[in-house]
Amino acid sequence: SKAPVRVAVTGAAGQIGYALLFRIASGEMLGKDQPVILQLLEIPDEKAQNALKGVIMELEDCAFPLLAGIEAHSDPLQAFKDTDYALLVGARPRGPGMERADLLAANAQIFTAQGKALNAVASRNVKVLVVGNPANTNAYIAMKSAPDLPAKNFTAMLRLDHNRAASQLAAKTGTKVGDIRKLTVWGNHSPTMYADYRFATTNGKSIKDLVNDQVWNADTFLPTVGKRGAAIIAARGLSSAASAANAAIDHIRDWALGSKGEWVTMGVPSNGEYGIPKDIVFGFPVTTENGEYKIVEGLEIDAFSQEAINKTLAELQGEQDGVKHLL
Ligand code: NAX
Repeated sequence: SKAPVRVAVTGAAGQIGYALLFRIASGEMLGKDQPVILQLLEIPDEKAQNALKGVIMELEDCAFPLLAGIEAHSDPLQAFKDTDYALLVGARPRGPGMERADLLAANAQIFTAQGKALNAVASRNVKVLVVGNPANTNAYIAMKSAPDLPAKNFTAMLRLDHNRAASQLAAKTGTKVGDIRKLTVWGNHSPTMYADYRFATTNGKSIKDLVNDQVWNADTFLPTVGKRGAAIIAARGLSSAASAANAAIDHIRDWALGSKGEWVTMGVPSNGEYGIPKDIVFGFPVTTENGEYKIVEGLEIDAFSQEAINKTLAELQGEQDGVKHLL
């Protein structure tokens, strides 16, 4: 049987952690033949550490055959030791009266420290997924703080936006999500993201032709996907957790095991594709194979799409400018 791989998860006692860890341990992320060791990180705070102990007791009680070890940590230098995957879920939420700049600064501190720790102790091939918001900018900060690791291995989660878009399009076209191909979401994980179905098909038919309604695209579809997180908070009183964990599983599974030629959306550092400046962590269509992703290139960008991409890019550049002095 295969040797275990190490999976570090931060914010492990939080809501997303609770929806995520059991699925990783059951083999849904890396395969039903791949043993895993969970290296869990929480803040040193006693309440968080106790909550983490409770989650670990439950993981033990599942008796997952693939779970080869569980560790609880409060220091990223221990949590990230030799890790093959790092899912950075924990982040500082916006508190009452907190300005956007304060939020960026608080997270810059967390992701600088975690990037440095990954740089110091993780596997030299560690694959990093940042879920904690602002996810793209946090991934950028971690990447910049880890100069000895491949920059391309720092990614941000746009998959929830992608899955939300797929679900809306399946409903609109009366088809199944599993029949949808070639969908993507460009840009920042925020309401400015641009979900783009111009190339998408369902059962082999063009979704753009089936929908044939640019007003629906601009006035219904894009706002629905962009504001879905807020709609869930309004309905549930809590932010998306199970769907976020599910998207994290999808993101890492496809990266590690391959997308078999299909497009998926990942937030990845640009190398200048589509005019996005180098190193900006941006949602792009990618295909994945042998543990590597490749940005789908050569797609036509029409005027509407260019405007949408410019808008989400401008927001990301603003975030990046806001943390420049902290790096
Ligand atoms: P919770 O507040 O339930 O849990 C976060 C956990 O992280 C807490 O237990 C906290 O103690 C821990 N934590 C905070 N700072 C830490 C640090 N420096 N090291 C280790 N652990 C730390 O939040 P949850 O609902 O789980 O959401 C987690 C993050 O995901 C938030 O930043 C949230 O905004 C973000 N999201 C990102 C999404 C995406 O698509 N990229 C969607 C869902 C979600 O909103």
